[in-house]
Amino acid sequence: MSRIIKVKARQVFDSRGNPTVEAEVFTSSSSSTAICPSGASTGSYEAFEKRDKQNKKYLGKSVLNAVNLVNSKISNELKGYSVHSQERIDALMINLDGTRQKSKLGANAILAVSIAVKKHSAKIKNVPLYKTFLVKKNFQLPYPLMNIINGGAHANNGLRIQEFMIRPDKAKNFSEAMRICFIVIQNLRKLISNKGFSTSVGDEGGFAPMLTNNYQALNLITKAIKKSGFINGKDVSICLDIAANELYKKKKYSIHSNKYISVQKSILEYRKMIQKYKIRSIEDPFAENDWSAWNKLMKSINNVQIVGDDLYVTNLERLKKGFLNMSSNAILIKLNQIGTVSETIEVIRFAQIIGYKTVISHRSGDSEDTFIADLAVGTNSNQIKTGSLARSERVAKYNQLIRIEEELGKKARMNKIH
Ligand code: 2PG
Ligand code: MG
Repeated sequence: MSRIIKVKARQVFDSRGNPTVEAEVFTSSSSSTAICPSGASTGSYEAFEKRDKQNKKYLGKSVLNAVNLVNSKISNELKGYSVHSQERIDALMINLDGTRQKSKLGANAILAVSIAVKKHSAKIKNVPLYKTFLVKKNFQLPYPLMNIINGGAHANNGLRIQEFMIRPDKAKNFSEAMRICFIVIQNLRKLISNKGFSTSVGDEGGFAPMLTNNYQALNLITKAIKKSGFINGKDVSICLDIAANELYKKKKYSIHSNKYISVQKSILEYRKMIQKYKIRSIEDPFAENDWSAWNKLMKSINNVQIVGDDLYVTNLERLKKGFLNMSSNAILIKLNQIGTVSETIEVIRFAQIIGYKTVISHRSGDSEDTFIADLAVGTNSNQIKTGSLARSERVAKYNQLIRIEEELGKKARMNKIH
């Protein structure tokens, strides 16, 4: 019943309209599918995303080679194994690939299969997916880190910072968290439109008005929070993803304008923003190799969540290095940065042991697949970052969390922010 009889892949499209891999794992009576997401601001230590650079028919973006590898090599390798042996299956694919960054088979091929196996195991056992990860009881819902203004590589406006987010810190349950975000977003829409800017959205569903500097965005968000009847820094806090890899040149950063400033000056800028706008979380404040800058920032601030994304790339070795260097106090978790479900879980488990907050994340190119919603609950991760209340590929994850909360009923709890 639970033996894999074949794995099949197909090329489908992601939310940016780019080709991506969908894998389908078959046992004798049924099958399950999973779609691999794709990033725009990627870290150089991420697992390899295989694209057919030479295939001009899809402008070099197709994933037909990765699809073929699933249908041939991966399918042959996994045939006969139980769909419940996730770690064994992931190890088989890692060995079959044999490279450090999964460059032979492609992490997009491997991950789509890995997630499909995980989903299929839950389906066959007839248990909700979120109950098949680390946590067995006392499930906690994550706080949404909702990205409400898009900039950087996710929009074509003038904003240097990639993501301006809100987190409803005082929400007592997930549905309430969603209601708070909904109200702030509706007010923000009015404020943006009253200023004569467009309320069209960027890749992650946040507004992408043609603002020219970060402070304009922060002022609008602060106003929207106030207009909604909430206190900034208490009921709702502003959180940022700087995505500083994109703003780095020769040991300097261009956080606010084209002008590049030193690490020391950047830290002063961060401190200023933290104080003025009560910012409670900053992701990737510095570049992926600038370890000393991360440590300096950690030493000069208090009570702010510092999240490593491109810094750690969901990689255990890099997380260990960051821990020894005191680089951050939280980690962003993206499955396709590392390439298998098992390795992702291992990183989450280690992060929780060392007391780091875990933030499960979508990619800017995502799909209708809601796996990360279940992963967040099943690992009691503190937060989930999956875009705004716009674009179905983003909203789908929030809707899945609403369903999980409903199913847990009275047993549902929110995670702890602090
Ligand atoms: C990020 C992500 C997701 P991308 O930097 O955190 O928001 O963006 O998928 O483009 O790397
Ligand atoms: Mg990031």
